[in-house]
Amino acid sequence: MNDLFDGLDPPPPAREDIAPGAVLLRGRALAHEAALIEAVAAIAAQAPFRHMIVPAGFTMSAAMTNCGDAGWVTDRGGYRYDAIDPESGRPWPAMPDVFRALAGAAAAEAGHPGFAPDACLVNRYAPGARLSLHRDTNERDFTQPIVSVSLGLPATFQFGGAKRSDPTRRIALRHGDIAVWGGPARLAFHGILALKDGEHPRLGRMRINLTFRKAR
Ligand code: MD3
Ligand code: FE
Repeated sequence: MNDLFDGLDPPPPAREDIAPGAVLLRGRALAHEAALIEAVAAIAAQAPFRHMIVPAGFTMSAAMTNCGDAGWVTDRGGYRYDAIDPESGRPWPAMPDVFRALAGAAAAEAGHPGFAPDACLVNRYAPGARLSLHRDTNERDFTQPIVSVSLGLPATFQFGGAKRSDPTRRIALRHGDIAVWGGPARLAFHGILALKDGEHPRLGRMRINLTFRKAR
């Protein structure tokens, strides 16, 4: 039994179907962790993480930046995708090849061949930061999935239904996990509970989440 994989490729990462349209590829990003972390640092050097303000006037506890042809932004005026970083007046950093390739491969493995994201929202959580229950509705085509990559400290993800009042499940998202949200899961309510403190060997007291979108 120990020798089952001797001389062969390692087993594929575990696939969990967590709901119709929602596929969790545990550990799928682990082989790319160094390249992903370096790419996030390069993005943040050009477009620093910032705490955006939601239309109601509250400051988000997660810090955000973007890469790609479009970036998700919020301010007192509302939520939108914008080709320009409002903090710098310059375009968002280009999407790194490792991001596009990994998101496309994960989407294909989950049943969405040809996924070509034009936007990547990068969320950074410090201990205590959270993301309250919401839906992602600023994209043009809801037949396109969203692909998420979790790095650093683990988080408790809340996954609900089509209505805010629907019951939610709690799912642990850990370093290296990739999830693909398509079909009926695409418009489900979801959120992240307040991040528990801890120390991650690669990222310290931090969680980073990449969400790949086809915004336009
Ligand atoms: C289910 N991010 O950026 S990733 C977001 O961990 C966002 O930072 C969370 O929700 C994070 O909008 C959750 C998992 C995720 C992302 C997008 C989804 C789940 C989703 C879109 C539709 C349904
Ligand atoms: Fe979301």
